[in-house]
Amino acid sequence: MFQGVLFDLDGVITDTAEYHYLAWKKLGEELGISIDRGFNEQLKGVSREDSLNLILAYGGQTDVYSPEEFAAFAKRKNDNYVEMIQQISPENIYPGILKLLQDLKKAGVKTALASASKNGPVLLDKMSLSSYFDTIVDPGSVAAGKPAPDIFAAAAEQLNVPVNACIGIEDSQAGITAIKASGALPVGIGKAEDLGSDIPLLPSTAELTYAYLKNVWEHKNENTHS
Ligand code: B16
Ligand code: MG
Repeated sequence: MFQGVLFDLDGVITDTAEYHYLAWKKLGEELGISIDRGFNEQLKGVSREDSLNLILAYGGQTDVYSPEEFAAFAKRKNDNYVEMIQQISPENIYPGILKLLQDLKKAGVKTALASASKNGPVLLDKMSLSSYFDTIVDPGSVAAGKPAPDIFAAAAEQLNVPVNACIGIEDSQAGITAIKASGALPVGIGKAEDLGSDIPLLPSTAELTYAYLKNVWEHKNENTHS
């Protein structure tokens, strides 16, 4: 049976993926780059700096700005995002997540936060979820961000369990790629058109139960299903 669950945050534990999107969209408007939901799928799970590089490339503005201007844009996006998340409370936890965390704790399965977000610890505090996590990976401590496997490998290491005895839960393309590369078993929250049809997928966290994870683990060597 699996020994650890490695959680993404934005878009898995709560709806902050939407706020990241709105904050990037606003910055994009200021730069004359229009960001739609389709393009935003490429930004999910990707670090602040890497996201800004992708946006500038998308708008044909690579190498247009100085490092100072780049840093100012990233700060402006984050300031706007931080303003949006001030009101987050336990009421904003996605359906099923609290029960899952409680059930994992009861069962002795270890839990890690493997979020690319530097705002992760603050968000867990706001939702009163910090005590449910055995460890939180500092995204600044890993060499490469998602889609590289580093953050999921570090999460398992910090839990002191083999990464191939872990399940990783993600809502992003970059995150699913990272989980696969780490050797953990991926579970996606979202649509097959965004995340692929070769992994276990749920449309929302409402169905994400301990029983579901056990079932996925037991059948991990069979063909996956959606
Ligand atoms: P920050 P996750 C990721 O969090 C978000 O999906 C992504 O949109 C964001 O750019 C990244 O965190 C960095 O966040 O700017 O707050 O440090 O999905 O890995 O939990
Ligand atoms: Mg996410």
